[in-house]
Amino acid sequence: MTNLVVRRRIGALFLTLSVITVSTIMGGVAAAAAPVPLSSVVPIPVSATATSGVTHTLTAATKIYAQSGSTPASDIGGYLAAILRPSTGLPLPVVPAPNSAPADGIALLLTGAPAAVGAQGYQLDITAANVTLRANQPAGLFAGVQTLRQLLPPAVESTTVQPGPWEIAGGHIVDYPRFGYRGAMLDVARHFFGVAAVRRYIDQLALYKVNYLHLHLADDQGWRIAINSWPNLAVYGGSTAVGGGPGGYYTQADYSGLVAYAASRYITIIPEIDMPGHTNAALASYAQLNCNGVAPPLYTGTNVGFSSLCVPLELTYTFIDQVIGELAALTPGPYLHIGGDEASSTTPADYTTFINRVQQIVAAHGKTVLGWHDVVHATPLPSTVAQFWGTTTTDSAVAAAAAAGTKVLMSPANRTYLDMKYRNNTRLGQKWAGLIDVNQAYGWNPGNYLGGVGETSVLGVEAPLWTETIRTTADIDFMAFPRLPAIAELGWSAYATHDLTVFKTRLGAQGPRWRVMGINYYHSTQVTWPAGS
Ligand code: TNX
Repeated sequence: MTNLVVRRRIGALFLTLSVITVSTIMGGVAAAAAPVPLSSVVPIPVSATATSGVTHTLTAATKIYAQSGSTPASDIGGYLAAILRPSTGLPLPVVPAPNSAPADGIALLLTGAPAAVGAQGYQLDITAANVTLRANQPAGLFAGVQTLRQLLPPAVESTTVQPGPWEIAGGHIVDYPRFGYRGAMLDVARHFFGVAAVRRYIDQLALYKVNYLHLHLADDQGWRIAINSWPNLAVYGGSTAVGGGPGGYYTQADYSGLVAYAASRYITIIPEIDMPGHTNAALASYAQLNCNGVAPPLYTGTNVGFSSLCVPLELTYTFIDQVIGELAALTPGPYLHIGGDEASSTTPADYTTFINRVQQIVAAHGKTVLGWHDVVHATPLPSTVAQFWGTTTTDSAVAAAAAAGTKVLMSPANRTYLDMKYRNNTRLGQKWAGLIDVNQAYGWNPGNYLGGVGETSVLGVEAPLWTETIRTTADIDFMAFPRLPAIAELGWSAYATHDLTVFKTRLGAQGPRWRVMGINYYHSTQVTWPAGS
């Protein structure tokens, strides 16, 4: 019989509980499940070498040592402990690391990592005696913590005490990202998602080392962020949604809270105000923004391309300057997204005039422009990033921009759009860019996909989730899992590791973890799920 002694603090008392492992009860012989293999981490690390026969086991004595004097390191220690304590029932105190590497416990150190892992990578050593995570920057520690988390059994994600044992396979991992930008986009305009839903998504993104969350904050159907100088945008323009539901918006305090929450997960939020098209909610909120001075009604359908800000009107740029000014003040990150897609009610000449002027406004507020790739038809600033959302592998305008130095963020709609259906009969989603199951989401190379846009022109990869048909967190889960981790792996892992067959097994191994986390994932027939998941 295997007895695992778990010390739980209940009130002021420590109770000692004896927990008999499930495997003992069921098998009669103590045959605990083998630890999660190093090879099952998603995204797959640059290099992972198992030490056969060695495991590290968390116990009531395990401490989390955080780099002494580093608040970010101790915060990351606290984050790790907060994940591990509820399921393990272990105290896992977070304490400053001694000067020499600790001989026991889990150490989170900002010393001794190889230079090659850069600012976002890490080195992880797991021995019987201890676990040592080293990084050059806190972002690397945070990434390494996600790897460590995935190396613990799925039950570690539970919010209630589980039997354990809490074993981690021994080995050595050196890991760092292929691209500095690994993103997800959530459309909170077509349907509004409140702070709790966005936090939930942020936590899911963090597990797969996604480091940017692009929020599509305004579209024809809704304006979702309070702007103090134009209050009717949120109050009236945010009052409904696709299908005519109640809508909603973030106060600036809500939004700042999300920015801070994301930052605690090493995720940078990028706000998008889509313009000059996709602006009916703004035009409905302020009659004076319309060329004819008449406010259109609010819109709750799903057509695109019918609205445009009034390009010749000077007030348009006062409006944009004030909106961008308030957003820039709420945004510690470098990017502001100006949309620019599907402006089919704006003439090409007006489009160019408009985008060029808006780029100057963004720059004047100290931020870098991100725009849908349509912006290359204007005159991109050298720093402007074009987000490719096409469905083909050739786009001469994007290729020409890349040749002239424009960086491209890859979101090909037929690969990365999480709102596309998996199959014809998928209850949610759209089909205009095709059906996307795991083969399609994973089976491309972002650095060699779009003609004339080579690896050095690619800033990274982003998976957008448009929400015309998506209304609940369960819907978000269903469309994002398992495809989001596939896109995250394309952004993080070296292309030399790309292998669809092996990936389907690694991805499937995440299924039991998602089940424990309460993620409503799609049970794709293309994924090799473990028995019973
Ligand atoms: C196209 S992709 C759009 C969005 C829609 C989406 C639906 C892009 C830049 N614009 O307005 O929500 O398709 O899949």
